[in-house]
Amino acid sequence: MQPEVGVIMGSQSDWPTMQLTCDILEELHISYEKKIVSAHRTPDMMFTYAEQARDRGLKVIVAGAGGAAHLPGMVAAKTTLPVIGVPIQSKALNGLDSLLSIVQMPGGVPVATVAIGASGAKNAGLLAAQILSAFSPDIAERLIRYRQEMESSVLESSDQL
Ligand code: RP5
Repeated sequence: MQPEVGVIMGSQSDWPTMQLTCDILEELHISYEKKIVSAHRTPDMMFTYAEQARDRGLKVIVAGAGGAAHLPGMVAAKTTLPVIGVPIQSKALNGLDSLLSIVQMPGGVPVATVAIGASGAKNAGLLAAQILSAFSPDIAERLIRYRQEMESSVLESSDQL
């Protein structure tokens, strides 16, 4: 199936976090691809990936990076597809470095930045799905069901207190 979402990350070490994005996309039956693309270690591949993304049929890119996290911003600079940036929880500064590197884009080149770490990665998958849902009643329906299940599980755990 032609992937609709591109999930990229700066390093293999980002995978445990970015896997949470992929888990949500799988749960919602959204086709995606995953790839390590580094702004610093494979800059040429990063530009090629971003330049070709729309023509390859991708509709949203989720980019996770940590530390001096240039990947989401540089990808956003080379495509007009929506880019969601996931700040990885770095060891040295706990992800604050990643967050500030990703969120503080200059006006003109947006990156939709989510929370640091696991919550952000999960929400990136959901946000990608919500963007696609504007054009897909099926995905919209699955998102409604996801919310309903979340609500039920909170009500259930409250009953068990
Ligand atoms: C970034 O540098 C990656 O996104 C990763 O979060 C961070 C550290 O990478 P490794 O040294 O673990 O490969 O490019």
